[in-house]
Amino acid sequence: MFLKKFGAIVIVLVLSLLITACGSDLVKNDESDVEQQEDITVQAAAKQKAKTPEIENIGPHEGIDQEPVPIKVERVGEHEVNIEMTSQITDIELDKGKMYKAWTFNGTVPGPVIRVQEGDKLTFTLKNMDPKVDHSVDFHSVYAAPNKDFTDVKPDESGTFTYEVGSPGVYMYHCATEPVLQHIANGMYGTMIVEPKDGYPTDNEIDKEITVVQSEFYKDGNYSDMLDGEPEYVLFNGSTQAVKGEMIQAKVGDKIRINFLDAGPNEVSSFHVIGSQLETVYIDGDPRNVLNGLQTAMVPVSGSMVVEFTVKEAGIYPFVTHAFDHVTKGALGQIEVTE
Ligand SMILES: [Cu+2]
Repeated sequence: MFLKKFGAIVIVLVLSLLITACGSDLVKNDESDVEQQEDITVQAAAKQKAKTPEIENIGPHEGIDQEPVPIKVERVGEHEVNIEMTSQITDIELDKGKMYKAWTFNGTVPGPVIRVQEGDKLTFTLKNMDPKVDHSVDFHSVYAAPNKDFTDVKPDESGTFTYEVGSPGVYMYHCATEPVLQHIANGMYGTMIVEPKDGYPTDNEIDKEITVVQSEFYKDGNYSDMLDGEPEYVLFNGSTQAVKGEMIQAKVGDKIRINFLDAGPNEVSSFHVIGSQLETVYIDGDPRNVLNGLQTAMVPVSGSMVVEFTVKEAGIYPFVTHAFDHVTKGALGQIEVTE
């Protein structure tokens, strides 16, 4: 009975569409023709559905997908840097065919890597392109009064703030608008590297340097899941290896430096390279905080490590957080080492 009724509704809908598109003479079609057309329409709709990726976390942002905007970083004096960033809503691909309406800085997750130098003074502007929600930035790399310098910027407005950077290192920045948990879990974080004035003692041994951010995504941006700490994905640089495709390339004997940040918002990281050892580790990227010969580096949420390791044989070297439930949820990178 229900199916019959449902079928009739579909037929009426299809017919009205056809009338609009092609004129009224199609009304004269006999019933078998109409059924035939219904089949074709249903098949086409099913095909279309299979092609359309599933988008999670639409919330108040239905129909909004803003193109990434390049960050502006300009050195305007010996120790003065101007930075301009956007907060915006952009669809990102977490896994093959799995899209997420992310809350982002500049349209990427993680946000852009910013490089400044020890002793710099920053003039920072946030342009909030999100038409619905306030956003802000908290830089872990600076000294600031949070209630004045990390304040919310309203939709379609800009805010400008000045700061002095502190110790050298690899720092998290993130949106600090309430609820902070939701803003971070939806994608609002990135890395600022404050380069040490005198560099790292190991600088001239390094052949390759990359920055990796671990973070979690929660099914459909569900706030209860965020509160309960049940991520659907734990990812390196915002997507699974299936989306990234290419592996990081290196040569036999290369010493690789990874600036590794854990953006959370909830899960700590147990960073480990399979098939190598972490010869040198700088906690939070400060050259004064040096450790030698670690198998695994424990990185707290919002903390970082600069890890350095050598790849001695040709092959494929995965790097993971050694909490393997999180590897299964996507936290995996791969380095391909060739002769
Ligand atoms: Cu935000």
